[in-house]
Amino acid sequence: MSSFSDILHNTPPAHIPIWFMRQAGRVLPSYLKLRQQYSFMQLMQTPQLACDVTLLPINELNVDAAILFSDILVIPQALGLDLDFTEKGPVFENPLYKFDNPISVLKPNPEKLNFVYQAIDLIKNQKPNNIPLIGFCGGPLTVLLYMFEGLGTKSDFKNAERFIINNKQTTKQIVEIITEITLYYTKQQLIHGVDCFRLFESNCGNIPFSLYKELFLPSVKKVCDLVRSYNRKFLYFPKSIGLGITEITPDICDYLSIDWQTDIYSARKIVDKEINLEGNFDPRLLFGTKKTIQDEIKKYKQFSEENPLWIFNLGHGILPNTPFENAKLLVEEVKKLR
Ligand code: 1CP
Repeated sequence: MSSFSDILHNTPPAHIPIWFMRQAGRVLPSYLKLRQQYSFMQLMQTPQLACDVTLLPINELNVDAAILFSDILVIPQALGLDLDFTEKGPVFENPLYKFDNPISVLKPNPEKLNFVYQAIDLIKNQKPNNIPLIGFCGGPLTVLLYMFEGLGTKSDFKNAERFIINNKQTTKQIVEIITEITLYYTKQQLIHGVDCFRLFESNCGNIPFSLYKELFLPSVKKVCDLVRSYNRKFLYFPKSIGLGITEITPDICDYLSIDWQTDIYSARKIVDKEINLEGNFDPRLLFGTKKTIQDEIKKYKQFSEENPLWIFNLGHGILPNTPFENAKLLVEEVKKLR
């Protein structure tokens, strides 16, 4: 068993389990080389290529888990939106804000997601036994924001935010449609054997938490219930949720991922004790010197002793252009911590 498998069975591991959000697709020299030959869409939608990329970080970074190489935006694609990944990030040809009746644009076709399950089958066959595979989807709010705004990385999602605030009823209906296909997608990933499941609500902070709680959190709970019904752990990353973490109850998730804005010791004091934590090294620190990184890691020593089931991760995705050597150093240092 690896440290990450131990965690999934509630056993305190010998070493702190570590993996990174976006561990495959941002810093690995081998990935960047593949990208000269293939587009991101080709890599993601060709099952053998997606499988190869998923497995790259295990050897090259020595992380303890693999995360499926896909994207949260495959759901909007399966709802009929035309998606392209450009230099500037993801772009939708017909973002929902352009339509008077956005619901009429949505044409769910779950078959469009089949390539993902084919990739999972290959990964399950080809990965080392002791390395768990993390399945994932986007959170309902994050997926809706991208569908609405249709913009790339620098988007501030203003149209979408204002729509949600002013059209609660239609928002609820769109969330229902997103949730239905997300549940189907999650279930297929579970059936095909992902070892745990993570929901990326990367834009949780874009609307007031009270509104998030009312319109979106029930959908997260449904995904959690489904994952638990397959006896797998559910990890939840509500980025920029702020003090909303105090309102996350054990019926929402098994693991709460803490972002880099939140001090992890403070988070531990206020998050329900039944929920384990994941996180939260600031990805920007990976641009620091070796000594900076080593000093920052030491700050987690006491935390690791007090929280034997903690999973080490960054507080958001590894940043583009992060020095690869520093990412490797971080893994080595975390493994020495206990
Ligand atoms: O290691 C991995 O790369 C794992 C696979 C993975 C995951 C978990 C990808 C591949 N995307 C994601 C999740 C994802 N996608 C999130 C949630 C996590 C987060 O907040 O970082 C979000 C918001 C997206 C949307 C997305 N996809 C963006 C915009 C946000 C951003 O990161 O700037 C972009 C640029 C993408 C494209 C994308 N997805 C994944 C990769 C490797 C890429 C880049 C494609 C390339 O190689 O050019």
